[in-house]
Amino acid sequence: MPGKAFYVTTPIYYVNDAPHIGTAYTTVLADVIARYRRALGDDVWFLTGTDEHGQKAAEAAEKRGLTPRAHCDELSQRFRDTWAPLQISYDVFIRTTEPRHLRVVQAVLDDLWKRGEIYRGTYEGWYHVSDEIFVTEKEIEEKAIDRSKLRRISEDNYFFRMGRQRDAIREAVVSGRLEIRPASRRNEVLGFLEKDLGDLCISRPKSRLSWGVELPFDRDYVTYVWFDALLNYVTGAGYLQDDATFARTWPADVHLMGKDILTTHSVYWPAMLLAAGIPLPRRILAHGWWLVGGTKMSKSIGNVVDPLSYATKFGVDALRWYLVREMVVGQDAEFSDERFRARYDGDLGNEWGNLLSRAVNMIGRFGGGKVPSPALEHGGPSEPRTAAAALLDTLPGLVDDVALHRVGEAAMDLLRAGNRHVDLTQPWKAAKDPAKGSVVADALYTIAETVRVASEVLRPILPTKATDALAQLGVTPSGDLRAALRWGGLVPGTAVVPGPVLFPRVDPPAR
Ligand code: ME8
Repeated sequence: MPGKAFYVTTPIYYVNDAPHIGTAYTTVLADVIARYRRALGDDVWFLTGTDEHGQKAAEAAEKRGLTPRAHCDELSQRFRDTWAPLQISYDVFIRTTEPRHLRVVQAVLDDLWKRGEIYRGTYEGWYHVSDEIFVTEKEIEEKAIDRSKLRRISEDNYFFRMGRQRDAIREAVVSGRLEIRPASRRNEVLGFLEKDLGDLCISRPKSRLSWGVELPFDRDYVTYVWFDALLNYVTGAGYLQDDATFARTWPADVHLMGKDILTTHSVYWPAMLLAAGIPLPRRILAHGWWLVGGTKMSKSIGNVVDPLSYATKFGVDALRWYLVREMVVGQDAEFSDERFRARYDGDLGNEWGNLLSRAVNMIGRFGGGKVPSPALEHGGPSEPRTAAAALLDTLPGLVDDVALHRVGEAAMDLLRAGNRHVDLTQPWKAAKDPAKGSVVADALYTIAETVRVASEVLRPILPTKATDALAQLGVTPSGDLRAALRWGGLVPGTAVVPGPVLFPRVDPPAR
């Protein structure tokens, strides 16, 4: 019986918008988690995809003079075409318009209807005539909507009995069976669950919105965005299609998302699962916003950053590094050219690239191009060796905690210790004294081993550059991260392969 796979998800993104740094962030974060898990020996199931039904997609298609399907095909492909160069190693790319997903949504709807968890009722609310959407009092206030455009409408619809799940959700959150991170978000959800939970309107009459999933018990209606979208996480895990896959993957180990969709994931989704008798996910993790000039990056504000433009200019790995290292998971972070360059030149160039070229050059000059045989075991005690041992101890816990910015920082600490070791031992001086051959050998071994260990640690974040760095040391990357991090892995006598500068200078923009 195969064990449980580690199942990680991103939100499935709307196709009214092209990928940008915000959506790229969650997707890179999920990818880095998936790569660390695989390197630590887990079987991984990694899902991302696109959310294609509903008003927004239908309107975007209409504006472009396309059918919704043609529009969705094109935009969904654009997400795939962005994730490929960003090296996103997903197992499933799900589209809510896939026939298998329609079957899952309809089967769940049918079951809930038969068991009385869905009922027909009257929806009362404000309807925005030209925008063709229902708006809440809160939205009217917040967006200062012109009230003359609103009409009070009452319309028959279908409702999911979400309210009756409130106590069960609260119990799951309080007991930790459903973990919500960070703690501030968990408190927010518990606060929300203090109040009565209303029932959820899940349908729209086809006469107004036909781009959705038809209700199996009333063909005049389609289901509404969230009910359709959230179920993607079980469809993509094989639910009602492949029992062995579903048993291996579900429950999800972590649903990643931005804080905008915390409530839908920590209240609507558990309510749906509880009603359907499907186990709850283990963890929900909501990260903060990427800000530009202090405001949230979003299409409506028009301050979006195209991930591929940075990847083209600085390299895919440099972009992945910035995203992972700059944002403390759970807090907001500023995306700026200045910060990007500081990380590129500082962390990547001055610490990693520099230590690699120092190691390879010195082994060339003082070791005949081969990793020397150290006099003391593995080069003897040193600050980098102590840092590497500490990293091996803390890494699995940090990965479990999704504290990936701290993993990146620990790798930089190790590289900084390596650069200090070069300055401390000054092998070029010792090399002048024939009596100090063992000092040179120990120093060169220690320096090269530091770069090797740090490159192995960084590989899930910067897969290409880490592989390049290891290649210059004459090393093929290991599939087993724990084994790779053990000090002393570098085999004396290995020929180094001098190569290009790892992070070449990128000229600042002309002013
Ligand atoms: O909400 N900073 O899709 P969506 C950080 N289809 N992350 C950001 C961001 C920013 N400025 N902007 C977007 C939807 N994101 C639904 C989800 S899931 C069943 C359905 C990321 O295209 C972040 O992960 O609006 C956020 O939660 C997500 O994109 C919203 O993507």
